[in-house]
Amino acid sequence: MTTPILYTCARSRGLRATWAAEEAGVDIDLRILPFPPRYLAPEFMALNPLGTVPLLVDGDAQLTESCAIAHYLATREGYTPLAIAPGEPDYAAYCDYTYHADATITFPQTVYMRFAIFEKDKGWAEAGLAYAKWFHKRLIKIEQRLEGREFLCADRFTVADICVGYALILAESVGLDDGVPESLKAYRARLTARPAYQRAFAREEAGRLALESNLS
Ligand SMILES: N[C@@H](CCC(=O)N[C@@H](CS)C(=O)NCC(=O)O)C(=O)O
Repeated sequence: MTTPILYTCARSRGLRATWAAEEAGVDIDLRILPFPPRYLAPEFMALNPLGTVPLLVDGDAQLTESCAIAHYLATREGYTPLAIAPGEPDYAAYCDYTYHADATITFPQTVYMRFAIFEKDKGWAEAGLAYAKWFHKRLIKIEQRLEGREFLCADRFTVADICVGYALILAESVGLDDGVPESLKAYRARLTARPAYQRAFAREEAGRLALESNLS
């Protein structure tokens, strides 16, 4: 089998993919790019015309969705306990939370980041803050799901936890933690204590620091 190449930026949504690779024990060739690559690594546009990270290239396959990449890495050589197979209990919930993570939870976070952080001087900060409120309201589904559960699905850690967990990790790093319920902060602490998460984070940071020292 080929070694998948993961193009990403440290701490971006690509962390879902780096983390899944560590949990699944899949050897990846991790290539950390400066953010945003569309301006700082324009050659990347030839590989991914969207200009977004992550991008996973595995032989002829190319994936540009972080949650799909996490699921793909967990199932590339067949189903592993990191994913939930059709026919297993909680298969439907597994699909739902894995998609929910980016489409419903990270989406308002990124609008908040754009308007209230990156482009706040353009006069749209209020719109960004409205999306922050929307993000907090949308946490209700995860909050209720985790009442009496350690993980989202099938009483075990899966890719659904990686995908949703990343949104909570992002919330802390972009100043959205005030509206995150304590139960979800405790869930996030359980996830980030995992050795595979810590290895993934450290790998990305090492790539970022190497990049910075090459640029300076
Ligand atoms: N739905 C995609 C979104 C990818 C995406 O928008 N990534 C952001 C980083 S977290 C990005 O590349 N932004 C830079 C840009 O659009 O130029 C995913 O989950 O991977």
